[in-house]
Amino acid sequence: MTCLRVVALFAACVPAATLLSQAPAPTLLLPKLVNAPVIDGDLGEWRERAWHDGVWDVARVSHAPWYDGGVRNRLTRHGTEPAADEDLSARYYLAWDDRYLYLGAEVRDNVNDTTDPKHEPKRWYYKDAIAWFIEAPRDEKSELFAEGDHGFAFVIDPKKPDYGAWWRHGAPDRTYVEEPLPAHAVSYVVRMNPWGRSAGDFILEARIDLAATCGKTDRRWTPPKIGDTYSLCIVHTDPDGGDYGGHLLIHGSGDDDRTWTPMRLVGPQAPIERKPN
Ligand SMILES: [Ca+2]
Ligand SMILES: [Ca+2]
Ligand SMILES: [Ca+2]
Ligand SMILES: [Ca+2]
Repeated sequence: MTCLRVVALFAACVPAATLLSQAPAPTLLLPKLVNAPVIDGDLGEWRERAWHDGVWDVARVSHAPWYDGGVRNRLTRHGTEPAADEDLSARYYLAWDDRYLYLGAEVRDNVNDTTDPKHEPKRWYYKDAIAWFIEAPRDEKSELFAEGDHGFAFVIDPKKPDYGAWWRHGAPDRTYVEEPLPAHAVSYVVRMNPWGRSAGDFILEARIDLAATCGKTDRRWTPPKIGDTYSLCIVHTDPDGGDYGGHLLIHGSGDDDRTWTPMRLVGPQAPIERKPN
């Protein structure tokens, strides 16, 4: 059998989704900020200089290689839900400097829901929340919140309860350590209804001190520098009055860090130029 025929036979037997999921994910480029943002719930001073790849909603996620057919990566209906893009759509922003990782989100959500009948501090994923899963630095090993893996999760409650900024991480001898982000390691603001459109809309602006988090839990960690490779998965949870509820998984498919997308630290980025007429 010729090589060409073997390849054709193989392609015919393997579903397209499998081929897609095996394609290497393009590396995201994470820009460095020259001027440190003020953490005040307004992303204006850095949003055009951050990593940002447009609006995400369930329609866009359903075309991504990591989509699981709606098993966990999904939105949920509660009788009077609006169209899916009104249920949840968001832009996410990410950047770094010598000390901090900066995280931002601008979100359209129909209902703000931070109540959980079986509340435990670590159950951010039963509330409206955004978590950035980061491995820093990335390695080739498949790990589940082992040394070097971090989940920085923010419950969308402007009152900032003591579980509002959460840290799931690994350590040299443990996995899935669950604890609040130490107050000295995080600064964040949740601003509700920023556009006067829906009480569920919000802007989240946050910064994480890398030495106080990654530096305390990973023997391989070194201060961030241009050329380092991290990896990223964003988990946005949206129960809207339900129990486990909606989940958008973006740039990865869950806790296994091998599914997270590589992200290289690069120098400052100028805003996208808009041409004159
Ligand atoms: Ca700001
Ligand atoms: Ca929603
Ligand atoms: Ca790994
Ligand atoms: Ca919601």
